[in-house]
Amino acid sequence: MTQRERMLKAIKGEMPDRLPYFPRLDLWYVANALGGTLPEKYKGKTPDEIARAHGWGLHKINPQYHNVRRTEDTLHWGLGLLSLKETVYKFQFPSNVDIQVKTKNGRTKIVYHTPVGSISTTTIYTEEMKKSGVSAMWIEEHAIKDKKDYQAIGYIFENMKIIPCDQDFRKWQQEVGDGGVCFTLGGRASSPMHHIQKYFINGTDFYYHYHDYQKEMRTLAEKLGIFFDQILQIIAESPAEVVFWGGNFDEMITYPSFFQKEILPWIQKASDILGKKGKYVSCHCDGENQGLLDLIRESGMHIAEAICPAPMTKVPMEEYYKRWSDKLTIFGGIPSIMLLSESTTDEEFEAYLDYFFQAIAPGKRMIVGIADSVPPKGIFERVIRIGERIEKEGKLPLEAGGFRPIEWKIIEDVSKKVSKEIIWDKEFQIIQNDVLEGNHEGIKPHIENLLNQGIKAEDILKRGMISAMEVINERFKSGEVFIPEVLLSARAMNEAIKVLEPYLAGGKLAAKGKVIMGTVKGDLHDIGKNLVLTMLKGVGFETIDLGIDVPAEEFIRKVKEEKPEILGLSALLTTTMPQMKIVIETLRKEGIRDKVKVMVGGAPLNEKFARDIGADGYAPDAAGAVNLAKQLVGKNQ
Ligand code: B12
Repeated sequence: MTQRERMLKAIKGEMPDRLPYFPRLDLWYVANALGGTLPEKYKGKTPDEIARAHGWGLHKINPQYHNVRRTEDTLHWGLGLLSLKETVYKFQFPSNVDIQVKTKNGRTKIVYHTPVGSISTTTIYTEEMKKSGVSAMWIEEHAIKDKKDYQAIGYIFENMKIIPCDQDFRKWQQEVGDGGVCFTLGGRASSPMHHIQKYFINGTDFYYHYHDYQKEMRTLAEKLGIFFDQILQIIAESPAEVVFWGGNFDEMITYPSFFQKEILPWIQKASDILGKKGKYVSCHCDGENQGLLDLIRESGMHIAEAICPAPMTKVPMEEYYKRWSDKLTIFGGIPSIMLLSESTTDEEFEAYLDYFFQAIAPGKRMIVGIADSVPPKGIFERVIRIGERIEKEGKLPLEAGGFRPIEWKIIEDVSKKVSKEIIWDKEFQIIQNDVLEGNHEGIKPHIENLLNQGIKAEDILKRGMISAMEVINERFKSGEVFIPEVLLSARAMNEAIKVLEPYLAGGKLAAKGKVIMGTVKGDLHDIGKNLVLTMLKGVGFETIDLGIDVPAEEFIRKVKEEKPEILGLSALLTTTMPQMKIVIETLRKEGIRDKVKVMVGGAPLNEKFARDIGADGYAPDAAGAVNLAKQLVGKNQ
């Protein structure tokens, strides 16, 4: 059976002869080829040649953004517009939109002048990013910065022409042949609202806009819907068998109610329309899926790709297989940290594979892959070893044998957890409610009212505001509320503090302590860090945000300048975690290690790592970060 036949059988829910194995090699390959660290035997070979030589399927799922036909293919990334060999369409801007492009050192600024206003975007994609295994561009400046930008961007999408164009896609299919299945790219977002979230607005501001500018957003989503509909029609008539229909879901970012309302209906629509044409819909599900398990199952998608199970996320592989495999095909299953010597020993790696073969028995609807990809420093012998074991033990149907789950943090039932209720304080109930509801406008006159009645500012702050923020903190921890509620409550807090501050003793908020925080060098993830900062600010810390991609020297400079009680470091990539150690060592070398407490966080970290690098504390989430920060400054109130 060819690799292609194996994959198609798994997608259709039939039994191939053995487990299909399609490891994603591109990030590993590009990073090592550019860094001159490609193993000798692979030098001069392409990733496809390497995969074919080992008898693996060719991973033709994610577009090769680092290797496009021409610059224009990804030029309009800031608007989420891509025209690649992997897409079966191209687009044409309305003729009355004037576009000005400036590019310098991997940074591209584009201004779009439309008859109803101008918008601009800046994207970055440097050689350094490629070397560190980044395959996609980073949006530094988002198109929508405030309410007035909605109209211009809406105008572009409403008047955009989408034209079928599949010559290059057909050529690519021929080149890949029996080696695999070429996924066409629908878009990197799964619905119009998801597109707005991923491309148009900064990750954190999105939630404020979603709350404040509902009408504008809804209108824009409708205009984008026209664009999405056209793409669906073109794909339906194209030679593609499978479509990459967006993804990067995460139970925090695309929290369950948002996913259900804004994303799921479009996955259903795509699956219906394309399903009728005998095509399949695949979504990139590489994030934390615990709270989304049932919704993804019900979404109608045919393939959940880049599934990254425990221990890298909360959901164990057997849970995925049990919950989904009667309905959709799971692609992935080997979390990338299994390939890294820092996180996984050879013995642990083999034990994971023993477990894995049993967790996915009998192996139907399963395509094995590294999720989301082989990391730049991944041990390549392990990629080979997985292939060897599949060849030996992956004949289908697999036998479950004496299955014993590995002791991961077992999946928790979010719905059953209830955190502490608010204790209403009669005098301050209205303020408590404003904070809980995120009423950032209404809270100001309410505070003025209380001040006019002669109530002490310190009491309003402590009994009214902070007591409510602590409840939000707890509810976030227990999964009762999600990012938007936290951000909106924190915003109400901050607005209220502005009114309160002149009345506080000394005319200034007596901060719990000063915290400086940033995402370490090489790492561009900032949603979690922003949330931690917002929450800290909300409970009374003074916060300074150093942003993303912050080198050790910058952290040190700022610590010397600002003399904070706490330095917070965030990292989401296994490749950037070592940066944290460098920062701590530099603090030591500069003789200021004992002047500041260092707390670290980010999805791939744990308590042990924090101890090993000499940090003062680690917290798994924003609520934990607040408690940790209080402990570190010795103020538990
Ligand atoms: C959204 C996302 C992106 C977005 C980031 C948008 C943004 N503005 O941040 C985009 C699409 C740009 C992106 C890019 C990439 N990503 Co990414 N991404 C994710 C995803 C799906 C969610 C991350 C997130 O924001 N979660 C929600 C927030 C709220 O949670 P959080 O960040 O964990 O933060 C919480 C805690 O960790 C903690 N915390 C965080 N910081 C701190 C700091 C302190 C001091 C404390 C105490 C606590 C704390 O509190 C937070 C709030 O509760 C994860 C999947 C995952 N499981 O994490 C992958 C993931 C992190 N990405 C990954 C990869 C591989 C990449 C890319 C290399 C992909 C590529 N092909 O180019 C690039 C790298 C770019 C770069 N150089 O950084 C991998 C990393 C693998 C690894 N372990 O190394 C992951 C795990 C996906 C996967 N399954 O493989 N990504």
